Amino acid sequence: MLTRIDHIGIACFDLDKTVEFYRATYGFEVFHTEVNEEQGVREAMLKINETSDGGASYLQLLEPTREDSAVGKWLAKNGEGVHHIAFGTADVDGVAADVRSKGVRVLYDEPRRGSMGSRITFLHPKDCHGVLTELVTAAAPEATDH
Ligand code: MC0
Repeated sequence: MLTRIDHIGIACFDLDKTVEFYRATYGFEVFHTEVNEEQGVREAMLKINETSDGGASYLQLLEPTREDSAVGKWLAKNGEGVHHIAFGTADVDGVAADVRSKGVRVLYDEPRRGSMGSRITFLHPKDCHGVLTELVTAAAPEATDH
């Protein structure tokens, strides 16, 4: 079961400038930053609100660390903007298996490491009406070191 919007991923050329835009314009502060070398991104998570399932919803600002990464390729083609949406679930393995059984391409055989120790997988945008869609199970609170 999907229980929240976990985050909206926004691709940008300059993470620090984009963080400053969201701070100066809306007052959103950075909750967490990290580099995910596997995904080829430097990211900042801005917490928008807590959610009723004990999780939270974030904006995720993404700057590529290399041109041949997913975000680097997407930016070169499209420029800055919304790159993906992510739904939160307590059971990323179960939801991924269910979605796969419905004919949607799940990009990873096993979930991989996402922001703040989460477990993530992606659904192909061409099977989701043009939206790159991520499934996220957040790390247990005591395991989160932001
Ligand atoms: C590509 N396409 C997209 C898209 N990326 N459509 C909507 N939204 C996107 N973000 C479309 C292209 O326009 C193209 O359509 C077709 O998909 C194939 O794209 P491509 O440019 O040839 O690129 P591929 O096929 O090499 O890769 C696309 C694919 C890749 C979605 C498989 O980007 C991928 O594996 N993404 C998942 C990983 C990811 O995005 N990581 C970064 C965030 P046309 O019509 O031109 O053929 S990491 C993250 O978010 C983590 C850290 C976290 O949340 O914790």
